Amino acid sequence: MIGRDTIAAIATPPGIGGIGVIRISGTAAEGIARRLFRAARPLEAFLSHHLYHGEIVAPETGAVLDDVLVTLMKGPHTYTGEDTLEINCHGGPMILRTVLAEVVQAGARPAARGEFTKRAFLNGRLDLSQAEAVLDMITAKTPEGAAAAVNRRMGKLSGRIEAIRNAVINLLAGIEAAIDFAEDDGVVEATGTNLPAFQAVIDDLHSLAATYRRGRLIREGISVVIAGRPNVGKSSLLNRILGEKRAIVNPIPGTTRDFIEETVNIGGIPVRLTDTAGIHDPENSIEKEGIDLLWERLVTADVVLLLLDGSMALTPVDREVLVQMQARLLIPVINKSDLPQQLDEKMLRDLLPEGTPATVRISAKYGDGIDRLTEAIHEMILATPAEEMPAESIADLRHKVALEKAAECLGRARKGLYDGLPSELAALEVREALDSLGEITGRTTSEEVLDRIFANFCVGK
Ligand SMILES: Nc1nc2c(ncn2[C@@H]2O[C@H](COP(=O)(O)OP(=O)(O)O)[C@@H](O)[C@H]2O)c(=O)[nH]1
Ligand SMILES: [Mg+2]
Repeated sequence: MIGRDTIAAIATPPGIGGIGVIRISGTAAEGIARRLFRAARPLEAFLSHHLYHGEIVAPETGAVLDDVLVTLMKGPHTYTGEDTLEINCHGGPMILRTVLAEVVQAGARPAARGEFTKRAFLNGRLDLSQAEAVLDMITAKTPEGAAAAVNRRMGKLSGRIEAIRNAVINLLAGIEAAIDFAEDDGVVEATGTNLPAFQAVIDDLHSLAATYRRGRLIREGISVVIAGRPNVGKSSLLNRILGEKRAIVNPIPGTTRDFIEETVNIGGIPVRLTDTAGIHDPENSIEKEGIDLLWERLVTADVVLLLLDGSMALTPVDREVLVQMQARLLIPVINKSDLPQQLDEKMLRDLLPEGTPATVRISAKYGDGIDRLTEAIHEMILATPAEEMPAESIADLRHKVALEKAAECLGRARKGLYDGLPSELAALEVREALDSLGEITGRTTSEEVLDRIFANFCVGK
């Protein structure tokens, strides 16, 4: 696109790596390549999308800064839609910074966060939901999260939105035709036939909005905290779920002092699993502080695994913990199922609030019941048993709000038509629904929202 300046950034992460890539986008890209790059073999002109070997040379001093591979890609068939230069340097922070400084000297300016992707959006290479998916791909925490983001990036969601948008445009055309008809003939109601079509679109919007819950969980994950008295097997359980020895397991109560946090993939959802110090009556101020911190964790957890030792009867501390836990989403877990059982499960159930999910019996030491436990976590998070994720899904609250708003507008339009209100009012509502859908793909998104979205990206993306 004409009129935009040329931007440059290091596109690879900070630190030492095999290679580091500097990316340049804008009209000055080719000029910068000509100025800084000395090809290993004589080169008349850059062929677009070809890789060339050579050196980056500082024009003022003639010093060779790095031995590189460069690619010049002429717009519009590039990520940003603009002429793009990529310099593959050696992945050292000093080399990259020095080369970037020369690139800036030669006519580029340092890019802002997400500016490459923003240009891709502004130049029509991606719609807004696809641009957002790029960030989701980079930050995905599970293979399922990455796959959902790739689907959105490939335009699956955009296609679905576009189809809904077309259906809404048809509804609007129907209303407008009826308005013209009424003006010509003085007949008022001619739109009643459209009502089922309204409902079909509204249902479609709701079903897409309903993918948000799972989509968001897959993208952002949840936190699960393992809590219970000292020595019930919390650290053993963390290790068992992780499949590695992460936390120290010891028969001496109070071995775990700090929070130990690890992420595991449970049915595609990244779960931050926290092992905690045991809950007990504090004997000094340090212990009290520790217990206070623990309760803070429990309050913010999405799910608490309340671990009990099945080889012992419920203790007063267990009971106290149970009472304090009442408001939490908790799964009662009875550990040490391999030992003779002493815990009275009926008494335990009586202490738990109604609606608490079934108690899961496990042996953290030998691995029994762990699959059932991870299933219980999965079910609890989703509130429904795991279902297949449709290819078109949303994971962004912004998208959910826009879909619901569109559905509400259509609902009001439908009701207005049904009640015999003037068709012009329904037409207004339907137009608003279109605007709302346009916010997802970026047709009608404000500059402010755009800035906020791209500010979440890293520099160089
Ligand atoms: N028999 C048996 N012992 C267990 C089981 N889980 C943990 N233990 C033992 O209980 C003790 C305390 O375990 P640990 O994980 O450190 O408990 P924490 O204090 O709750 O973190 C250790 O000696 C473990 O080997 C289990 O399922 N069966
Ligand atoms: Mg422990």
